[in-house]
Amino acid sequence: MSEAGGGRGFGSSVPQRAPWSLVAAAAALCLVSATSVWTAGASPMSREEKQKLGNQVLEMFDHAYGNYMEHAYPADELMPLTCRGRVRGQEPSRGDVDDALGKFSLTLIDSLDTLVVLNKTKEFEDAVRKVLRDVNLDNDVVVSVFETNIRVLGGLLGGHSLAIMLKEKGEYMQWYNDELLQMAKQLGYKLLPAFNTTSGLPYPRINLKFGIRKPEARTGTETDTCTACAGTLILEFAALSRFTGATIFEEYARKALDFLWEKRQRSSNLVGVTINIHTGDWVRKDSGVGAGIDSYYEYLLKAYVLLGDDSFLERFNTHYDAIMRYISQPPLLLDVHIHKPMLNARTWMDALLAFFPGLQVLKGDIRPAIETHEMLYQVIKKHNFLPEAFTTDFRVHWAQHPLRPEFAESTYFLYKATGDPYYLEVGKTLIENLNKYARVPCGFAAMKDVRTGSHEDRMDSFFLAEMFKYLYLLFADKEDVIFDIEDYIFTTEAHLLPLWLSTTNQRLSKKNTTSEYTELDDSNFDWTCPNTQILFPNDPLYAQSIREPLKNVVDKSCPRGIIRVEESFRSGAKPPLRARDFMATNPEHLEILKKMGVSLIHLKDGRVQLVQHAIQAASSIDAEDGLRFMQEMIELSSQQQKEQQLPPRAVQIVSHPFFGRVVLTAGPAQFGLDLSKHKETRGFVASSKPYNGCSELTNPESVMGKIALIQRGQCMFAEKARNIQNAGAIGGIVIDDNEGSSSDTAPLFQMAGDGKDTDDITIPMLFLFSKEGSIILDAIREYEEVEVLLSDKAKDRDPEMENEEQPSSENDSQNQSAEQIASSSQEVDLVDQESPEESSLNSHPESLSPADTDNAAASISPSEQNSNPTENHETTSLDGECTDLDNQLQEQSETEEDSNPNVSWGKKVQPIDSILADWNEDIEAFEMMEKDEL
Ligand code: DMJ
Repeated sequence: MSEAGGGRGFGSSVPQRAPWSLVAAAAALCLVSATSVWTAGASPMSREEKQKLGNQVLEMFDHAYGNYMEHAYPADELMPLTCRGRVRGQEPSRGDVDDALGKFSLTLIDSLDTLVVLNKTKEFEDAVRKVLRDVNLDNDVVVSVFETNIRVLGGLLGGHSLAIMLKEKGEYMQWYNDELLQMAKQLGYKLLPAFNTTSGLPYPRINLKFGIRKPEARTGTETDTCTACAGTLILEFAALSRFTGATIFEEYARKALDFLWEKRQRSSNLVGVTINIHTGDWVRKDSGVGAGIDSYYEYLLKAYVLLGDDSFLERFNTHYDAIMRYISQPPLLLDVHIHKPMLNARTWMDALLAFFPGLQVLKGDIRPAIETHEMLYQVIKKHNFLPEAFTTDFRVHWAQHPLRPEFAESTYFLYKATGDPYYLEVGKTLIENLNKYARVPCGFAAMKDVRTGSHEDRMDSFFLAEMFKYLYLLFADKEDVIFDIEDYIFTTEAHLLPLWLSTTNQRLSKKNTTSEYTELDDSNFDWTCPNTQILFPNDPLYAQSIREPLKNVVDKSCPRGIIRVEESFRSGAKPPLRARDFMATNPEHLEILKKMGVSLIHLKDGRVQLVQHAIQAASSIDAEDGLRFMQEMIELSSQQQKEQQLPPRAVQIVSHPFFGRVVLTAGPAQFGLDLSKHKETRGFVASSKPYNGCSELTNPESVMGKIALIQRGQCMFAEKARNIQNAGAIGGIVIDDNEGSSSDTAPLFQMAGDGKDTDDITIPMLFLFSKEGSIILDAIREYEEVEVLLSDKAKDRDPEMENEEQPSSENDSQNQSAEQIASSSQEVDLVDQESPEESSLNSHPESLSPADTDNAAASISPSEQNSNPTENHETTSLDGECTDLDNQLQEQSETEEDSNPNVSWGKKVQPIDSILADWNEDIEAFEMMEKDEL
């Protein structure tokens, strides 16, 4: 492969190879770098600058890995805000996302081959010794089969692949005797009982010690799994079989893939998101290239590359053709229904699909890869990171970002394919953003909300397994890596498997099995990759010319509806009733509802509720239409809820010892100064008297020119605002009077006006839940003078401010500890309002919960049911500018009244002693860390 990678160009043959590996080599050729032929476009980046960026990646990796090893190991993951290990069972459960944690030092195993790629051979040798010495794979823990396969089995195999490579080179790992492979085999056998189903699709979870379906196993009752969960095994399992000669692993993974292929929707050639592992019925019939399906497609193409088995390429090409026909709406990739692929299943995209341009490069389809990548980059430029989900008009749909690597992965592959230095600049931006917004003293913290810059106390292992590899390789020249990367294929977790496995222990391979699939149109199958000459026909500006029209796709985008569906019905067929067109007063619509088995219930409060009983539908087609209608309605209603909401705001503590590191996510007000349109407000805080702010303040001298703190309750928010404004306050923070309330558990809260004209209120007002409010109140007790910044988004830390005051080292340590405590308490969970389907995206594919197919229900408010919600989306003013939705939204308000007048302030404060005790516990650790950093 290295010769092929050396510049033969796409589609050229590699005659030195045995015929079997030719197949793998041919597909892998799509990765060949075009760097050497690239001469124009974005300004080239100098070798020095590339080296500088490469070194920066190394330093960042050291910061992440070093802190994990020092403060978390042997735990599975580092909690970078509280600077300790995440041990399952010892932390509050996060649901499915915790199923990746098996008490097997996950981050260490996931980092093994990254160490070698980053030229840290000595550290790799140490890490392997630690894995062999410390890691136990026999814990009584229920883990995800998918995650354990891609991260742990893949990590061990990647480690083994590079260990034997190093051993052969003769300097490092001379003592190594396949120990990692033995562990991988042990783990492989532990996963096998999961495949004990008639379909051959694996159960989603397994107990590492007790397997499945025994009482002590506590798992094995699940009926569904996600397509990616069942279809992302073949690379690791086949590698395990071929390395060890034990064919059973490859056999099982192939069987699962065969079953999925059999179950594809035959007319659209698409697969759904979740499938019943016993019956093979599709549980969720929506289909995209992101969460729940992503790596199934990836593994079909890569299985062909690694194993040289034509059938995998046939399948991939068949699916790819369907994806490009139905899902791809360049530059967007939008989920559709497998049975009605012209119907979009949702109006938003998830961050996981950012891997797809990389896969398209591997396939050799560069144009759509460039387009989608460019669109994603513009979303990133807007929010610094890719939010977990964003709408077709590029608004944040789901604001978290757990430091996912998919976009970096695609950037790397696009650079390899085009050699366009533009992609190096993209990588540079990724590095800058990570350092600026995600870096914390003890590692890198996931973003809780990309809009406010708040953090979450998590650093997932894939950040080390993937992000650093792709970023480092992006800037590395061939000689910067101690082996030839093109001799390997990347698994979905970026673990490296050698391509020579294609010729080893190949008993199970079904080469040239096209006869099995004769019903397929063979003309769809590309058997070779496109040639660079065709890809970039004498035009060095090729990639740039594709990006150019998309330059402003995000900024200039006006909210849009989905147009394609309407187009599809111009053919004459009667369109099914769309949720957005539904009017509860239209008798024809009610008739259609009835046919679809949907009944309409008028609730006492004026809302109407829709409930579907599939068996009451007139036919199975009507039942399916009804289900789609309900899904649309649920999504529409959750989207409307979101649109009625103003985005969250940020309260950032900027005075010593916080210096902007503490960012609290705050609820906005529907009155007063709009922080998104004006400059932020900065000032010292002062408590108002009376604390509820419900009458003229008795301490105007303390509040004058400051940001007043007021307790929620006993009068309207607007009244409080007027009272503090009259006393001369420049802003106000209302702190929730419900003890223990927290943005961790409550949906974003916004303060409504009092139903009257609130134009007289000109100061900004923000709302903090009690847990976040306590952080400010405790800071006042501790430091007296506390200055905050009220804004729509946290601002960069102000270095000048840090210099203004030189804290003593003791204070400094306390400061960092305070940040840990504060940061870990300020998490916002905006997704409380979201459907379970949406909220599960964060974790991993298998956690996408199925919609209740038999009995779905959605509620809409009277104001919603008669309006056409899409009007808002599609409104474009005559001059082509987008209309100001904010103004429209502000008109929709609810009033806030006295909630809990009897709770006294004193009872609500978390004792400062206990906070300080917590802080002090961390001081020592942070002093150590500071030293290290210096
Ligand atoms: C990784 O664990 C793998 O890439 C997986 O296939 C899906 N994405 C996560 C990281 O986002």
